[in-house]
Amino acid sequence: MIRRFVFGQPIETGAVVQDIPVCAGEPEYMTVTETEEAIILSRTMAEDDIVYGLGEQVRGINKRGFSYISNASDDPVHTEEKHSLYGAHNFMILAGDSNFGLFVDDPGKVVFDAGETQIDTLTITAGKNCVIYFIDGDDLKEIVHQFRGLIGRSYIAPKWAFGYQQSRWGYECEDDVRRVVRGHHDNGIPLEAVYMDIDYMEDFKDFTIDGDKFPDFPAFVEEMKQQHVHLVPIIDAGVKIEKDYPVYEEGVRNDYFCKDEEGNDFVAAVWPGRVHFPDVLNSEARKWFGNKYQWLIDQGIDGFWNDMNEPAIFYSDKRLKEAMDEIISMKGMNLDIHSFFHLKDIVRELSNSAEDYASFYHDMDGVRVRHADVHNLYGYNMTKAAGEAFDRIAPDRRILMFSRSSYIGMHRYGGIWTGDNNAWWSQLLLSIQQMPALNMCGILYTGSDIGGFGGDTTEDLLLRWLEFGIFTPLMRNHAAIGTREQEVYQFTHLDNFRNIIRIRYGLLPYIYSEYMKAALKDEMYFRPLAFDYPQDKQAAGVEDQLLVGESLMIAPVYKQNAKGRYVYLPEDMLMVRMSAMDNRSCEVMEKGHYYIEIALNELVFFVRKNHVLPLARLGDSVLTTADLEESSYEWLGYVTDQAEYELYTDDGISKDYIPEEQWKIYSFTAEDFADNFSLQNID
Ligand code: MIG
Repeated sequence: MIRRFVFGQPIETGAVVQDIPVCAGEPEYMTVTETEEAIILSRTMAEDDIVYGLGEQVRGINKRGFSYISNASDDPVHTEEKHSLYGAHNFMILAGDSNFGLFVDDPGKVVFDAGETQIDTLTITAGKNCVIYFIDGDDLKEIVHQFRGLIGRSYIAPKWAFGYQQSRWGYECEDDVRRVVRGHHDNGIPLEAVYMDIDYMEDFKDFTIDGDKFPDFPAFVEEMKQQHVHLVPIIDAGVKIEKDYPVYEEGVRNDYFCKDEEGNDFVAAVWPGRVHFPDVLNSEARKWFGNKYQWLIDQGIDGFWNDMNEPAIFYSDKRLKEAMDEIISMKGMNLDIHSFFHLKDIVRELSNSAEDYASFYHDMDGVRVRHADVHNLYGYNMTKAAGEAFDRIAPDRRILMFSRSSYIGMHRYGGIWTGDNNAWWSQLLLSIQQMPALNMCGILYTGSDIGGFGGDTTEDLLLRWLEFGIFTPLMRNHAAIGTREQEVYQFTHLDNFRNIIRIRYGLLPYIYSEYMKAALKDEMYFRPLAFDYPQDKQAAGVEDQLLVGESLMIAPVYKQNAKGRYVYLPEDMLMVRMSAMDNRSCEVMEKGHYYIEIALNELVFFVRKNHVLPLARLGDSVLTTADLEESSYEWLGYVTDQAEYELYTDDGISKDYIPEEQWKIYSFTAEDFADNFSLQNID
């Protein structure tokens, strides 16, 4: 049961798709205090209560003990003191003796103090105009299921986007891309897509291509397509101010840009230099900006990533001038230490400042709204612009889309990647912990920059990260300009990388099928253990293992130099150890705690009792999903009694998910798996 409470006059965010009647009275779960400025919800938490959710945030699966602030932020250092990352995902569950879910639909700043100020008190502070939903349920999965029904079906990526993908800020030109493709394919390493970061554009102008670097772009897209490799260009939020640049001229002429206090087009500076921001909260401007993607689609492009859409601001003209004036006024003065630190802060505080976000405006179809009040909707609506346009331009096929900034509601139009992490072991753990929280919020097509974006990766970190990354729907290696080159072929033990990436392709029938079921049935693809083993007190405390789909549990290695790790099995499971698709061993293990040795080049995962999974048979050379032979499967199973598996397959591109022949139920008995837990060749 979902209850809806309305405070003040909330802005329509489009987060939900169901019409829930307004509830009078008080939500029973929390005490509500209304002040001039805010709605404050609070309640005491029992010692064992767990807070799940909140999507893209730092810290563990259990969010207790810290404050999380929904305030989309371009921050490339995801350390545990940070209160905000790029997304705003205001859904959480309080799990304890009784469980409930809560969604705060407020596009401004929302604070979830999950026991930071007072260890046993949960306090949520939202703006005075907001809608709050409470969801009852005994079962955690059921609460999420209801919430997902409320917010609508998650975005579904084309199947090729479940292959292995390579990116780097700094691939400049055709030859750079060719080198990356060859580096993989010539070495027998699958590769499905190469990303085009800002370097492909002419002076960082959206919807342009630098003709010196890509002299015949459609021909180049075609050349890649021949090898089944997709090119995925980046689109940034800011539109460069430049005379005769059509996107700029059209935007100015039609009033499609955000306005400043005086009603002029708001000026900020990002990569292209001085820019205007398309007012994607305005339906006409959104349509206009979305239609621009067609220019690239017409040249053969079928995937995009939207960046800088918090929106990130390096500086605004106005504040830069103020800062300069202040700095100049300090010239020649004998600065004391405080003034010196202030001087340093003046420049640092120019970027992404609250003052700038409070100084420009949207025209929400006739209503002037201050950006700060709807800040968290910008990336969502930039992505919605593209998603709505794709439905017009290519209604029958899926186009890859994911964004950096997001709000719940955007999950219907695209996925996200988790932004600028670092090549640190702790960030691999963070990525593991973020996945189920994102899935709760409807964000299924997601993954982190494998290997780490900032900093120099190392061979062991990259390999361990890939061993987790083979389970994330978005499996992309990406790094910042200036860092060590981290395409897998840059490292000594190429075989290890080839084997691990090939295992991803072997698991694809399962990964894809489980993804599609999660999307189409409003379920979670990644789950904390407690969601499936609610009675198990030990499972509730596990912060570094996940259930993946219905059959698997993973326990990734995420520590430097670790030769293995402790694993908790909440029931008897089959441990599968692989160093390659054709090098595998299986062992039944009883419920309990273990230390399991896992060599650097090994993948270990666990099959749940009376569960199975399909594996693709890989030929010697599988370079992309187009090479996957899926007329029959090998099945891996741990069946003591009987098992059923619902397998979903389709052409990977069209949008009709219903046809019966795409859904097949397979039934198994214990005898089927008598031979080494594997069953060959049932069609
Ligand atoms: O200010 O386009 O998160 O993935 O490589 C940095 C360059 C801008 C941030 C993105 C990152 C991308 C980078 N961008």
